[in-house]
Amino acid sequence: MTLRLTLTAAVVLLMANPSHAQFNYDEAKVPKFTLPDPLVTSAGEKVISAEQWAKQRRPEILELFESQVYGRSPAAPKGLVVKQTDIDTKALGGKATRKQVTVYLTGENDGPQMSILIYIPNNRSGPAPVFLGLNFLGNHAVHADPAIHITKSWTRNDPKRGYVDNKATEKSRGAASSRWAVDMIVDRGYAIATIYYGDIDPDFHDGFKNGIHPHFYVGKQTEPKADEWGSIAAWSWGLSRALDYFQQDDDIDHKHVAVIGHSRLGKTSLWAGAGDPRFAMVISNNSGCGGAALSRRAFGETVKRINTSFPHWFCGNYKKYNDKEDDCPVDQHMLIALIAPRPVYIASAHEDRWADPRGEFLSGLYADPVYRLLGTDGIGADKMPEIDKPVQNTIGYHIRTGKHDVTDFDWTQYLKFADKHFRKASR
Ligand code: GTR
Repeated sequence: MTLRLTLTAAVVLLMANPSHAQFNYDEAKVPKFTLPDPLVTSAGEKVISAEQWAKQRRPEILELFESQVYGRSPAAPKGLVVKQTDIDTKALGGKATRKQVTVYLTGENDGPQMSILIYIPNNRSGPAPVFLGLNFLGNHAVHADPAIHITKSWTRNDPKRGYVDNKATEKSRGAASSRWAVDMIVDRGYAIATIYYGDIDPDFHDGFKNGIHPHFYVGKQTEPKADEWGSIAAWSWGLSRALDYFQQDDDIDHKHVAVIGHSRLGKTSLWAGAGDPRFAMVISNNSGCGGAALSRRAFGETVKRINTSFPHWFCGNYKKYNDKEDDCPVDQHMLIALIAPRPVYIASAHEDRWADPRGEFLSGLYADPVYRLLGTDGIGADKMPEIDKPVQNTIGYHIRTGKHDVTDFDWTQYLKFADKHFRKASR
């Protein structure tokens, strides 16, 4: 009976996306592997102090992720150019201030730009801590508020939801609102800021001709080198530019920014938080392969599959590890370790087997020794918690009922996690 039910569930899940059916979903078929130890240097030396981690091992791991996985990104442009295009101090029925701010990504006011939508709670005693995340469908899709500017950037077509001729239309307002608990966040005293990821780099492979990349080519360069940024790194770089802006907005507490993302944008929030220590908290929602999930498990989506379906996401060098995960000098637990000792939350969904929930949990577990070396309580669990039973220490984790998505259950946990870590700070 139990077996029959399990098999039925597995078939239903695979039918949800038939192209995923040929991949491994059998725990017994996960290959045997040895993970690189985050606390042993490339020269084989054991890391025994926080200082040795900060000065030697962390930079070593960061450089490996830059050169082998996501690609190196350029430095921030000199002098941030921003333009506030909207302010309403009585937004969301009077409880929030809405701002829309254009950030010019090359520091020139005729260059590429991204628009940040921000809701700041009016009921607050000082600058507001903020959740910052990229969105998939345009800022206007996160809430039905008619004053949000409709993105003018390229979008994927989806006529049913109001995306036609690669442009967003009025019909698409609020199309993603179930994933953005804007009112709940504001009611709890947090600001929420979001940017359409397509403002930074449209999400299709065109050999890096559009988006931000060409603006940083040197000389006759026509595409990034094998160790230079792919799209995930570019999106992450855009998140850091939003943080640059927060540093000059007195309504935002830029020392308490939680960077959040779902799926490919969860991979992006992890890389943003790993590379930019100004992010005080990092949240990965169902980030899967190339995000929180351990690549060596090859459970669900694999390195080869992701590099084939999405050749623009990672750097050229990452393709060396197609079907050769063991050859990669890093695995994704080391990405989590790069965030230490800052709080990180990894969230999985039970039906999201493509993203390998167990592999996502194990990354947190295997990053735990680094978190402990740095004086925190780490993950505080030695096995995967039950469904819908979050564990929240300096590393947070949950696997919730349901599919690949961002739900109010997820946001409820993130708000609790932020209260725990941000409110205890002297604010
Ligand atoms: C899938 C991809 C995943 C995940 C997802 C998403 O097609 O295989 O890695 O990123 O897209 O971003 O929704």
